Amino acid sequence: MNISKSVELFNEAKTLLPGGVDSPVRAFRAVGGQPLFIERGEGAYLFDADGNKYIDYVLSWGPLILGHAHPVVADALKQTIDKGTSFGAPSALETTLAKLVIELMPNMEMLRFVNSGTEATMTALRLARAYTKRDKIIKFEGNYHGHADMLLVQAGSGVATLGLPDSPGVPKATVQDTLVARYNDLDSVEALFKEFPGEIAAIIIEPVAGNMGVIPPAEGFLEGLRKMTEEKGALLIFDEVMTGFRAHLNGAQARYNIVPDLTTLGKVIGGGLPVGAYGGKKEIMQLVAPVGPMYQAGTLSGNPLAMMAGITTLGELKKDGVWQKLENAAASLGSDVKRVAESAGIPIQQTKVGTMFSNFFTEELPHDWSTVSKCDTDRFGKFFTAMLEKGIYIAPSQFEAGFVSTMHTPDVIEATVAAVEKALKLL
Ligand code: HOZ
Repeated sequence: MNISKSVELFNEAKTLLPGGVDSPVRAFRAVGGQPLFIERGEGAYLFDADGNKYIDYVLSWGPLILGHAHPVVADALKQTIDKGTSFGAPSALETTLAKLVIELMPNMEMLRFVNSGTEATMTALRLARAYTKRDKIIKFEGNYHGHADMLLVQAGSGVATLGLPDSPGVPKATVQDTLVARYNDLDSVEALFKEFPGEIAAIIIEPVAGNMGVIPPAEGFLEGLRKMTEEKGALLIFDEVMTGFRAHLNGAQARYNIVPDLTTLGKVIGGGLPVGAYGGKKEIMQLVAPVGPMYQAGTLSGNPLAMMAGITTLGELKKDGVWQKLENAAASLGSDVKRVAESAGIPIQQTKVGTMFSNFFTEELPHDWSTVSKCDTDRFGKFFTAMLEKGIYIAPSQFEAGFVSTMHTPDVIEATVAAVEKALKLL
């Protein structure tokens, strides 16, 4: 495979951007080799600068649930752009998208749009602290909620991929109120509530962890958190930046039937443009300025292009049969990969919730960070390289999720499974 243009572009980028990238995992450091520079995407496919074509299971790390350059989204964006790209003033598009989001996730009685998942989670925590008048928060090992200082503690995603337990530059004072519990372990949460009675403002959780690979919640875990937070007067925040419209059409909160106090969203609601949102119970959201005193603002918040991409994406997604098609694609990929892995004698542990999935190279089904971290990352790296050479683009880290889109039709899945079969034979 010729990737000489990508090599050239990467060398130049490295002189101008740290590591040649704008987000660390993209540099392929965990899997070795050279990142591909992407020129365009179409449906289930990516095309690199050298003209190579790949079936894409990263999908911009989740947002592109309709695939690349979906014609309905692209046409709506073309029309919107002619009317101006940003107003810094309200537009009806914000209300339209808010209505759509609330229709799909009715636990969000009110919401505010921001520009990224990081912004959404850091503001939801500010809001929880303002509402409860408490400072401490609980997060889980291996969960990732963006890169706000207070959340860069035992985080998943790129931090886990690069093996960084925390980050220099985060002041001790900023994280002194961040408590860390073990995912899927209610006792570890209870112990923190016992140690800090009346001090914990909120628990923030990925209801299906996606940033240490996909780890579903154990039975009763989310229910236990809901009960404990209610008893202790703390808020429960579901970070659905990744799971929103991916774990279920109505979010992980519908799949597991839990009503969180606050929800954060990103990725799919922006249809591939930069968007985030936080929202929840009206009583809590009324604290947000200008109605209440909790301040948060943003020049590009509610950006018309981002709103339109979200409106068209959610509009397509909720059409009859679309969600089912997505779930079927993820299910058939999962069972076919299982079959070829078994016949190759390679131990792979699979997890899947809705349209997001992981294949872990390990003997034991992982259920938290300590079991995920036992994965054979060298073997994953070899698998990744073999897949890329066969034209399949998966996330360049064992600790990230895989995604399907509506464009991952049965023939695309079949071609993928054939590549997996060949790749596993090379391990
Ligand atoms: N850590 C991000 C996904 N969980 C990766 C973002 C990116 O590199 O685009």
